[in-house]
Amino acid sequence: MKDIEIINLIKAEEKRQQNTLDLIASENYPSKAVREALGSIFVAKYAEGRPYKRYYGGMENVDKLETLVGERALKVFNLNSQEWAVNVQPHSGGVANYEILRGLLSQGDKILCLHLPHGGHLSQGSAASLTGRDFKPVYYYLDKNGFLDYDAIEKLAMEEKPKLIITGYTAYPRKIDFKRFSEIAKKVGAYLLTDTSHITGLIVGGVHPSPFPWTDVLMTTTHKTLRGPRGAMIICRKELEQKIFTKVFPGLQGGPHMHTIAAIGIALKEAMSPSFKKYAGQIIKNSQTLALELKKYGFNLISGGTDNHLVLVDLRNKNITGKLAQELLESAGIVTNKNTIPYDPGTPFDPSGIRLGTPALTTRGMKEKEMKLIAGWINEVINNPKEAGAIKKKVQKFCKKFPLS
Ligand code: DSN
Repeated sequence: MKDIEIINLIKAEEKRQQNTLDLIASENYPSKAVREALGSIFVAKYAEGRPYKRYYGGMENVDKLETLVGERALKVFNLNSQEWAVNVQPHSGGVANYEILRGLLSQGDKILCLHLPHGGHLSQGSAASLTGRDFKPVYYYLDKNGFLDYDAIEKLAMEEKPKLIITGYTAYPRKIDFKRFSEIAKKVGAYLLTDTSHITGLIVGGVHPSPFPWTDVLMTTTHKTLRGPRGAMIICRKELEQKIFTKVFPGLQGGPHMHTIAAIGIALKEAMSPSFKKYAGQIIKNSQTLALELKKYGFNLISGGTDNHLVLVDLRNKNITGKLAQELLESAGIVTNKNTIPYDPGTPFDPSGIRLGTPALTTRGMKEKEMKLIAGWINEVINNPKEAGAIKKKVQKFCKKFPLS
């Protein structure tokens, strides 16, 4: 049966993606090989349990697959299996963070995490998430310049004595000092959970410091800078394996998505190639160029710039809110997301910032030259909304030069 309604929606989405500039910092275009694995016959297989310890029959291939992908996950971070354990089954990052917290803590235990409007994630102790309801979150904040204030975090940790500290964020444009976080966690006897979802591709590409050996647990989604399928994985110290992984299965999940695991394996192999290192470096060159150009046009950036894949723009001097800026830019074919900024006077639905990221455009082959052009269009649209239609035409023409593979 040909499902024309769905086929048409897929075609429309292909066209939308081809004809627009994706500056959403958490999005990326996985390779054809990754997408083919997602549509592979592994989708038909149930595999509850762990490799070689399953509940159903027919496991000869999935056991080999999950073992291989786990080995690649350790290898990409230069870890050995004597000290570190890996689980590639988590369905998504938010769930994986909850699984980790439920594994390591008792309900009501205190956790120290970055406040959501300052760049933390919902699943890192936000009041709206079970991670904030089942545990007692205490928040740390960025300083007035938009940087992590390690001394203030240490002081707060000493006062509050959390059982677990979370680092790794969704809207923080600067490098993270994982060693310092580890020292703080050790000082107060807390576990350190590092959520590298946004920056995993940068870490394995060698352009951001690694959280190993500093962290006790790493959680990462697999579809952002790592450029894999939508999914997640957890790596933890061997001695924490039982506590955490039993919360993945049977705690919160049933059968793993073996087709996704196959696709994660392919993305991990791609990430170990020399071309991926080049890609990771280009992501940063592109975001730094974008940041510099926007500054020339008078945009204020949180922390004044970027060390990674994203730029957080404070729009307050531009007389436009984040929501309106997102809508306006989208009408010009430039896709972004509205975002809170530290100490935001606005609301999460209508915050004062927009977040821009370069991983997807870099995958399309764009470089510094293209970033300059895009910064110019962003400036034109924000300053002169009537130009949006004309710029949309330019964007569409420009996008043809960078086809999606
Ligand atoms: N939605 C992701 C992001 O955009 O950062 C986080 O889950």
